[in-house]
Amino acid sequence: MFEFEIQHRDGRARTATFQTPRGKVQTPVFMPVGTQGTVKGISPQELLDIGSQMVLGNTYHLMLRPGEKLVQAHGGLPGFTAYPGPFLTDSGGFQVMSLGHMRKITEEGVTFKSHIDGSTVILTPERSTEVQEALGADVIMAFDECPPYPAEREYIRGSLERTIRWLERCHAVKTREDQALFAIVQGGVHPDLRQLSLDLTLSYETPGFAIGGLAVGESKEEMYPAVAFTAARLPEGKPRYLMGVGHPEDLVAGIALGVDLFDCVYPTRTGRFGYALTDDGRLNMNSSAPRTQLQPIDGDCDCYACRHYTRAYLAHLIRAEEMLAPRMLSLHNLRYLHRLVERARAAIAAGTFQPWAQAWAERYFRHAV
Ligand code: PRF
Ligand code: ZN
Repeated sequence: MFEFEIQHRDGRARTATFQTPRGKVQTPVFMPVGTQGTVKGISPQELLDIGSQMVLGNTYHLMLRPGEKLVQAHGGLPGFTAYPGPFLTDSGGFQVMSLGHMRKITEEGVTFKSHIDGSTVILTPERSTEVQEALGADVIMAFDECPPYPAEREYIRGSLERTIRWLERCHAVKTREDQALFAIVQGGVHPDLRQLSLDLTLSYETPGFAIGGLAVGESKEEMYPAVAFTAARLPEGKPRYLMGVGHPEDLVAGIALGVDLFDCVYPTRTGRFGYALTDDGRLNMNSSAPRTQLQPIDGDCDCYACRHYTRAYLAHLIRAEEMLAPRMLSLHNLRYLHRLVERARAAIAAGTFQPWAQAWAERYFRHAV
């Protein structure tokens, strides 16, 4: 279980098969986010049809509502959601800090007020692991702290050291052999702090490692070197997961740097706002041009929306505030990212990743808004 078998290498990029209890995942992979136990607006069958391989769930949201016991009573997330494939759950710390109210971090964990009913809740490494065992994902994440950006160096250091003690506590209480616990490397954009986090984290020999603490407001000029530094120092033979990253250009850049797994709400969120991802950049379907265009969003895309609908029809649905519009744009955007990683995998296998990535970026940024 959790075998990670590399098939092709091209520079630092690689393709691999990641074996999980609920099936094989071909990497590099983009994982749609199903925060509330649903990828917003998209059915499990649609996810399978567009080539989703692994779906993300959130400890924070599901423990507060409906409670992990109810999910467990359905046999975990696959039974609850009817998505039959592999799942990954995030540990909750990141979501508490971005969504919770009146939160307080101590050595014990994070105390916060629930956004559902205002009650005081404490999330600890032990509680996060217990909830993630009940949710039953194939991959569970260590309980960590992702400091805000910007943060003081000394704060980041103290925080990453505490994150290691929290990793130890997750490790100690974990009971299920059929779940892989991934550790998360922190350290902000500072190479020496990333190195310290790596030194402390790598001794745990978890089945995979995440690169956390990035894409939190820093520039790409700061983010990419931090990804490069961390990815290059993670074990070659285990999956590397760049958390919360999912803009098309960041997937291409991350793959070039040796990242295998990505997740982000971007494709579904930007779709709900009326934006469609294409090789020619992000198309604003709220603008006037698409209203009379009789071509699909993307002539190269094989998603349901692109096979059946014109831009003009979808722009009409948006203006009429019909719920098919956000559904179809989310579906298309997810398919776009799945096709993007499929094309990256093919280029890596062919040994043409670098020229492919450069040609993709030139076209994408020639038009992007
Ligand atoms: N930690 C966890 N989840 C995350 C992050 C992190 O640092 C990020 C950072 N972009 C997104 N999601 N546990
Ligand atoms: Zn499409």
